Amino acid sequence: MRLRRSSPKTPPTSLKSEQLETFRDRPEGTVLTTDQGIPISETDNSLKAGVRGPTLLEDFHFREKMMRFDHERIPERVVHARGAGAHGYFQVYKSLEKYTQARFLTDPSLRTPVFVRFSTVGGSRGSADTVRDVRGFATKFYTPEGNFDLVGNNIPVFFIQDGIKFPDFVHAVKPEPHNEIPQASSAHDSLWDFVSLVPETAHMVMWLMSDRAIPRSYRMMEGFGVHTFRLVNAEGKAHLVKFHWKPLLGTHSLVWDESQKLSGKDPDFHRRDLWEAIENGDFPEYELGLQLIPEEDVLKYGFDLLDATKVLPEELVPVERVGKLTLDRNPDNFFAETEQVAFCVANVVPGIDFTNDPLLQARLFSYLDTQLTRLGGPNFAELPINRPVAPVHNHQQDGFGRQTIPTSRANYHPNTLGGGCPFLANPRQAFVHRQERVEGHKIRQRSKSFSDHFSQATLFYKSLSKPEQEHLVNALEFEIGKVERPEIRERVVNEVLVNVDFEVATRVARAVGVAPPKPLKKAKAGKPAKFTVETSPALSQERSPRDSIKTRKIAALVADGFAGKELAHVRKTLEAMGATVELVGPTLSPVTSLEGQQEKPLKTYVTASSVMYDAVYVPGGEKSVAALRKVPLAVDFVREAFVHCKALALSGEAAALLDAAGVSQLAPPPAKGLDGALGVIRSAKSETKGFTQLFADAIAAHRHWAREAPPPA
Ligand code: HDE
Repeated sequence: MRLRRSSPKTPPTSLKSEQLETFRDRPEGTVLTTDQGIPISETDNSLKAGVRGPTLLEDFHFREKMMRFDHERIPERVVHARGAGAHGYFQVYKSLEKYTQARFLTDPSLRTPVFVRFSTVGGSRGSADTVRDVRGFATKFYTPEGNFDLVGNNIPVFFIQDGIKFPDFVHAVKPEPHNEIPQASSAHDSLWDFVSLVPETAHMVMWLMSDRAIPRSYRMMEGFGVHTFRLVNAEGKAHLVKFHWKPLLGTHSLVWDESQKLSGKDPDFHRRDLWEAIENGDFPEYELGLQLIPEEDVLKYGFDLLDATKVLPEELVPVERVGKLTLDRNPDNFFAETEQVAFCVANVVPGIDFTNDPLLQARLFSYLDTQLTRLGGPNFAELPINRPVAPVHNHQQDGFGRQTIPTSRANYHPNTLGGGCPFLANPRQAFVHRQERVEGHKIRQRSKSFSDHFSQATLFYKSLSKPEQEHLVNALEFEIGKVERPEIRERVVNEVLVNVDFEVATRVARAVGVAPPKPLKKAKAGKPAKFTVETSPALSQERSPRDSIKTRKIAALVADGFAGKELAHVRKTLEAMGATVELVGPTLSPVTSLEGQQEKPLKTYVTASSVMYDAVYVPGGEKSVAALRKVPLAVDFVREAFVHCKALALSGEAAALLDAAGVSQLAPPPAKGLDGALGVIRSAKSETKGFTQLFADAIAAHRHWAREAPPPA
């Protein structure tokens, strides 16, 4: 495997911001000291009164070491506790000055350093990566005008419309309070109870049940700002905007059975995938996309753009790709960077502003507030990972954990003692809240423009491909099937699903043992809006680019006697296309090829499993294949790759493994010498020309869902 610290040819371009540099410690060759800098020569024995006597209180080194250890943990994030981060940079393609004055969006020569943290939402810090959940996609841009945080998710809508319901929703989805079960799963009574009583959750629940909630990789998922924001140009002219991240590797998912197995076999699957890609120099890239909407069009599309449970279909307002984010450096220290980073939706720079979306408004408070407990006081912005690269001058004072040392006597404004410093900025360069006329009664009420909860849930379902729809229904059957109380299962079917799609509701009702729903007399949705779409193909992942095998991981299964020349050719060809081929053998000791060459496997059938790879290849070789047939774990490799619809290449004798795996009846023998039907590539003999290209095409296709269809009678 090509493991190296970020490629020496391409030095990381994310600025190691200077403030991080000054806080870095432990250069090579230094001696162990206490926190006070006192040198220590022994740290394996505490100071005792006699070699078999009690430990002495005087041992300040022991006491300090233990005190620091006892207090290592800080509270985990109340949501999004489990995450992985990376440094990188953002660069805009061309100036967007027509829309915004934000420097990082108007100066194409500027490389803005960023820190990104990906996360799951419901699980604890130690939970598995591949659970069914929303993924966080939070980006801190260290711009010359201060930090801008785009704190988004991989799903473009949210469960609720008003932030006051967030504590209720999070309580319902997290483990239940009496026994703290289940961990990192929405398949339990309290979540579905909430869903059945709060119809505004319907649209997001459909996304959560879709393949989007089990991404293949953080590198292969989209990101969304979710809310409608505003961009404001130097003349004060504003546009509404929806932010998107589009991964250059396309948007791809796992399958549910695979996700569950990975949760046990490699709970760090996504974290490891991100880490290794960056170490290998395969830097993840995402384009920033904008949907720009004139302010007066806020209600034009048949729903309210201030309602975070709605998407603005790309077919109505296309996504303009305006710049690129590249992640090119792993953090040096997980805690100091990934754990201590504090994102805040209220961190905006001149040229970007909020809207009155009631979910967004609540977030403006929550992110600042939550850090007080999590990071132990109000000085978290001074932690290295949170410090802006823009200079900071103000009169904030004291508090737990103050890092900087203000030197001025003047800690108030206005002042003469400090020469009037800091001066107020020129409003043209400062952040000035956009003036907006607001008038109304104080009122606790939802706007009527937020009242349609089902049309877009239906739109989402109808826009998916058949296999994606099937996966979604299976997910509903799994999740609601886990709900213990029948009345909740029934309410989900009759109050939610039936309003989304009658056939889905009927199928789920049968699967979860409740009475079939009655057809709705009249569709609940009111008059169809003028500017709307019947389906939105952009919502399906099937449209995502499928033309590259870059960064894909392929397992090559071998035992003594494998066709070595063939393996070398296939490996070289696939690696030239950007994939990685890992040899998996019976042990880590060398295996000998047909031609007498020795190769050392990187993994074994015990340490690796099919679910950790994108594709599986078995080279020919009678002896090798005969040996593999006798190893149940090796046969499982082939069976699982088949069942999970992955590209499978079986050369010469290796085709017999389909029999051993019990799936040959699902993939009838090829009619010709070389065949790639259903993404299973078989060749009558080793080294057939075109074999590797067919395999590469099948890997690029990601998955071969036709295998999920029932076999021909
Ligand atoms: Fe968050 N959210 N959220 N959220 N959220 C937090 O902030 C909150 C929402 C999102 O990697 C918390 O620092 C409220 C939408 C991400 O550090 C907390 C509401 C979206 C992250 C919080 C929402 C998000 C958080 C927990 C409804 C997508 C992880 C720790 C009004 C646009 C950031 C923290 C990271 C984290 C509150 C809804 C995304 C408690 C009150 C919608 C990616 O402040």
